[in-house]
Amino acid sequence: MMKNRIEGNWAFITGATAGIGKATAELFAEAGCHLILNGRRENRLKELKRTLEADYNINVKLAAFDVRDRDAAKQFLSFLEQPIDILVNNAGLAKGVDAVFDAQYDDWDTMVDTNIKGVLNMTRLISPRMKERNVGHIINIGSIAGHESYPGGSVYCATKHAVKAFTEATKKDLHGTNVRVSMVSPGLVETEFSEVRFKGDADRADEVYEDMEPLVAEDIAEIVHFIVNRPPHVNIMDTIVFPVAQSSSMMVSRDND
Ligand code: NDP
Ligand code: 8X3
Repeated sequence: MMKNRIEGNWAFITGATAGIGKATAELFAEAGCHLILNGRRENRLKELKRTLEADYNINVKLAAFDVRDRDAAKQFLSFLEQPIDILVNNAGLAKGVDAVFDAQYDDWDTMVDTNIKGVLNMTRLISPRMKERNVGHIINIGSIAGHESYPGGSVYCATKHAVKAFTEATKKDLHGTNVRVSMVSPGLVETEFSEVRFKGDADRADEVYEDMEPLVAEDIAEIVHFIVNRPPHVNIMDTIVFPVAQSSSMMVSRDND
């Protein structure tokens, strides 16, 4: 029976309005962990707070801001009094599958600013508090795209390679403290990710998961929960997680193959 080590902790989860972030919030709530939930869609955050506080004996605070907006993040944290035990840097997205020679500049800016600078902003603002208390855990959601690169994924892959480098360097900067730093690197997870990547084209998004069984958000949430729930001396650095039907970014076995 796994010991519950996060009951009564406070976790800050970015991108909690959907997918992996939302599933992680639900699992943490079930474990009795208080939550600070971030995302831009405030109505979804309010609804999540309502259901989680009704279902579990926890407190939920809302942090409805864009992780790209450093001033908004700074302002929110300046008013936040309770310590943060766990930071899950999950907010992120892909935009488009265009080759480098005809990709949209706006798509690149959105990915770089969210996937890299969002993680930088939140880590820069929250890690000093963890270092000062000499306790805490930062978990970054990377991707298989941070370990390999595929055509049409140039900038998305570059941002996730950056998350990998940043995670490793953050661990080294915090060397000698009890603050833990980890990363989870999933392959195909069926969330709103592909709908966002294909800018609302649901048919193209569905094709990504057609005739194969992808991971679901709960699969990744369980891994995040496992990582944070290790004894305090255990620091898992990274976990690469594929659905069984996937063996690399480009190798996906379909039922009709
Ligand atoms: P979803 O699209 O389902 O969820 C993304 C979340 O990020 C939403 O809650 C969204 O909230 C939030 N978000 C996006 N931009 C911002 C922003 N600027 N500020 C604050 N929140 C933001 O996708 P996933 O759950 O799949 O993605 C979560 C993470 O997992 C991402 O980092 C992604 O790169 C990574 N990942 C996903 C994989 C997949 O196959 N699905 C595989 C590997 C990694 P809102 O729009 O309300 O702001
Ligand atoms: C999302 C998974 O394969 O589209 O990070 O890069 S993939």
